[in-house]
Amino acid sequence: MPADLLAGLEPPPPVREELGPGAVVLRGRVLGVVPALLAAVEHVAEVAPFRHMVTPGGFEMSVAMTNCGPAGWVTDRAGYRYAAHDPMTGRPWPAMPDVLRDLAQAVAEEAGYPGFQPDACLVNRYEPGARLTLHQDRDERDRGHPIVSVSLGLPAIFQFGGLKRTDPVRRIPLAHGDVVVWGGPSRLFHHGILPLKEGTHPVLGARRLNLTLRRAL
Ligand code: MD3
Ligand code: FE
Repeated sequence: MPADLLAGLEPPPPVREELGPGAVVLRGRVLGVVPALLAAVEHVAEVAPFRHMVTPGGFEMSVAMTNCGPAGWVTDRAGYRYAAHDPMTGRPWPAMPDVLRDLAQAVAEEAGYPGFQPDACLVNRYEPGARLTLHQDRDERDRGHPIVSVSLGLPAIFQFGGLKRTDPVRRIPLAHGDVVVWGGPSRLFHHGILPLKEGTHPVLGARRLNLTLRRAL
């Protein structure tokens, strides 16, 4: 076969990419367990429905959220915090399904963070137009622990900045099945999600789900 027929042949994209100091993307890492993850989220949302929380500034978030595990991230006019109870129902957040805890521990170890024991899972639901403005995750007590994030459904463009709000921001696509583990210096980097584009995902329809597994307490 003439060699030039293969002139454009490139190696496949690496499944594992270093995004920044301590931040590792594992592309498609959870594609084999999507049904179990969706069943877990469905159960969580039956006990603790998705809702649009209000920021301290009084704005309703475009992203709908719920939580599972002993600690749940909440925001209202009083501020951001982790709370043991769902303010909507007054009940404890639903237990963290084993599949989420075990998955987070396994992928954290693959990324170089053995012994990760999450006690909070924030579930974000995006519909077209929903976005998350540039922010830092700093409500966790010990920010030495990594955060594991799992993306499902419609793709999104993730913004990844630096320690300072004014640091340059890179745009990184996150697709169905991707996992990112954020530790080390990247743990405190600014980040956000650009407004979700219209679309229909074969499994999730016109939605994106993001699960972030955290050690909050
Ligand atoms: C980088 N969620 O819930 S996941 C969040 O897709 C959040 O819903 C986004 O930012 C989402 O706080 C992004 C990726 C992510 C999560 C936590 C991080 C990136 C991070 C913490 C520190 C640095
Ligand atoms: Fe965040």
